[in-house]
Amino acid sequence: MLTNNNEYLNFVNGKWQPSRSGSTIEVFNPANRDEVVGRVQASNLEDLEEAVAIAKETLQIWKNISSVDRGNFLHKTADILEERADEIAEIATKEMGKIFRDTKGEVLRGVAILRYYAQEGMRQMGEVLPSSHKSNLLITKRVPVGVVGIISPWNFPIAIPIWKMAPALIYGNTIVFKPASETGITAAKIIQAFHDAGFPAGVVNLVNGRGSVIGQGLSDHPDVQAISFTGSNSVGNQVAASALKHGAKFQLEMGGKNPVIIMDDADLEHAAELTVQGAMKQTGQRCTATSRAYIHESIYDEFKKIVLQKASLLKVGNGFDQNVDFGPLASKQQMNTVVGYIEKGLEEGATLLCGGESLKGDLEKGYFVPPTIFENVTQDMTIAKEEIFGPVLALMKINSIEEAIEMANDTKYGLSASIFTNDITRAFTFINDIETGLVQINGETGGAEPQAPFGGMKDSSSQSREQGQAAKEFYTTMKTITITPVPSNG
Ligand code: UN1
Repeated sequence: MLTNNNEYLNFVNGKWQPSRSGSTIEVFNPANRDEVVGRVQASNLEDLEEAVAIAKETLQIWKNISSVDRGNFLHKTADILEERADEIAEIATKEMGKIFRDTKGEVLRGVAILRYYAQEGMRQMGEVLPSSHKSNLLITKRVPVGVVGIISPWNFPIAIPIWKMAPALIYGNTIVFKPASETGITAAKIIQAFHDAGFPAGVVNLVNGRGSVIGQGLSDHPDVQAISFTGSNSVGNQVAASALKHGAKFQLEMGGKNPVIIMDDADLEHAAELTVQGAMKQTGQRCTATSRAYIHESIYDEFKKIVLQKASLLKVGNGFDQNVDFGPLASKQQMNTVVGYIEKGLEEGATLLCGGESLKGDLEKGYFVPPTIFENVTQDMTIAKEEIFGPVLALMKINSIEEAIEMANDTKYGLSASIFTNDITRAFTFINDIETGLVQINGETGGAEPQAPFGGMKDSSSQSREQGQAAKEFYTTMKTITITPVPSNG
């Protein structure tokens, strides 16, 4: 996996190997820009070609192993990942800055996902339908789609690849995986766990490289039958356009601009805690992060006071420090984008209540931005419209649930939304009228469970869902089989 030069290799056909390009991409620690964590391959299209060819060849072997046995490979991978949770979490924290407690939680989430899909190998893969010909047996059988391309982001470097790989594998597909290069080392550690679990060579392949080369090449490749992508809307649209050209299935999970509504009957302590956590946890680098709070005007001042007090208690710092609540932004580019949005907020007339500038002093070497909260924000301001992907929250006033829902829906995104209320009628109105794939009543906008479908409406996704039984739709295709008994002559 690793050479002397702290260089992590690609994994193709069961072997670790360098790219033919001879060049690598440096991975930096965002908590300390002087620290190079390691290097990953800057692969070229020949590397990709080899990986896709071997995944295609191995499909015949993998799909002919029973799904129960495929499940056993996933069980083994789960056990290995669990044993290595600390080691993998440590590298993920170094690569993208998320605090160690959260990266460790992410490895354990990966373990739970693997165990869920391992069991899937023993569940139903088709159904029996009534036939209009009474002696016939009419059945459906789910079969693998083929070679699956996986393009995953840096913000959940463990859970997202696993929630794509586990269902792809249990249903009999082979994989070419291209992780975000910022977290290419964590990806190598995950792949090592799959390898050590004994997967046949060629089933799982890892090709590190730039999105513009390997991500694009994977989306364009005629032998890739399905492509699962999580990341930005602009890249997602390119992936979809490329997949469409050669008739591949595609699944996109993209941005969010997730609102919370705080009604006058809400438990304000609870609502403020989950609003702050939702906005600031993981430095706001979650597509499910809370970014707009619509607050009933009668409790606005009180709620604002509690939110500001809670935000002031959050400690920002190196993810390995015990009492830190959140770490740096994942890269310089990410910090510049977030600071740019904060400046835009000020320019457009919003009032800054706390935060707002990258941190100086001891933390100057990293990409640290403190909890940042604005008020006097209007719907047409950039910070109310665009996904920021940083620890930034906008507070806005509403005076009815109808107004709140209308404002919450006034966005191109539709991933997650929450309402804080103790009134069941208001909760039902929200469930019915909010235009998001994930709906929370008195809960945080973020979070996902392996057994439940995850995904958004509107521009947040390609309308497909990941995880749970929803993954079966994407990672399988179907045969409708009619068995006609031949009439006996006697
Ligand atoms: C979560 O909120 O725990 O990239 C999951 C993201 C989402 C996953 C969020 N696809 O942030």
